[in-house]
Amino acid sequence: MNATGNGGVEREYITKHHRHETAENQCSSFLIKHIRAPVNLVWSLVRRFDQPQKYKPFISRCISQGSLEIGSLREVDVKSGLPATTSTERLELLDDDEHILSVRIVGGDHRLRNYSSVISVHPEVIDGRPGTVVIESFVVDVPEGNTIDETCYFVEALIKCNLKSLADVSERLAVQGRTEPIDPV
Ligand code: A8S
Repeated sequence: MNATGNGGVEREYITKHHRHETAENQCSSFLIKHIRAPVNLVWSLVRRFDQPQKYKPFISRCISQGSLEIGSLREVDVKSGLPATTSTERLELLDDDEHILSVRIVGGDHRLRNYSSVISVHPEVIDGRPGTVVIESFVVDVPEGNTIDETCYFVEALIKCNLKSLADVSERLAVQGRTEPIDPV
């Protein structure tokens, strides 16, 4: 199933944290990313609902109300070249024990209606060093004029970029941390 042969463990995480109720006009999927950095470092980036631009490559700016409480809203500006300019997003769940963040998109000038996502991060060992497996899942309405496959492909492509960037940022910090102290915030 993957390079580390941990398919069974991941299936358990997905069953436990990534169940989405999906209506007929919706699509849902998940992505998995292995990162060569400790779980606490990866989580310190993921948990910052108020600072998604720290790793998400398409976000140019984020303004948030409140801090990291459930129900907090953030307004993100998206870089040019995408079929959107802004998105309004609500914090649904932030679990620092289980390392789970859930966000729902509640507005904005884009085509993702009723988008809801869950991202969870879990420790694993990669080549004898502390590593992290990240799982991100979503559910969203299929826009009129699009197919389920097109919608899934579009969202998966964006999430793939986000997770690749999360890995790059985390791995850079992890390497620095081996010689100098890390400031995770
Ligand atoms: C996330 C996930 C997604 C963000 C999408 C899918 C988005 O920010 C971008 C383009 C769009 O068309 C929709 O976790 C929207 O950020 C990059 C503006 C919501």
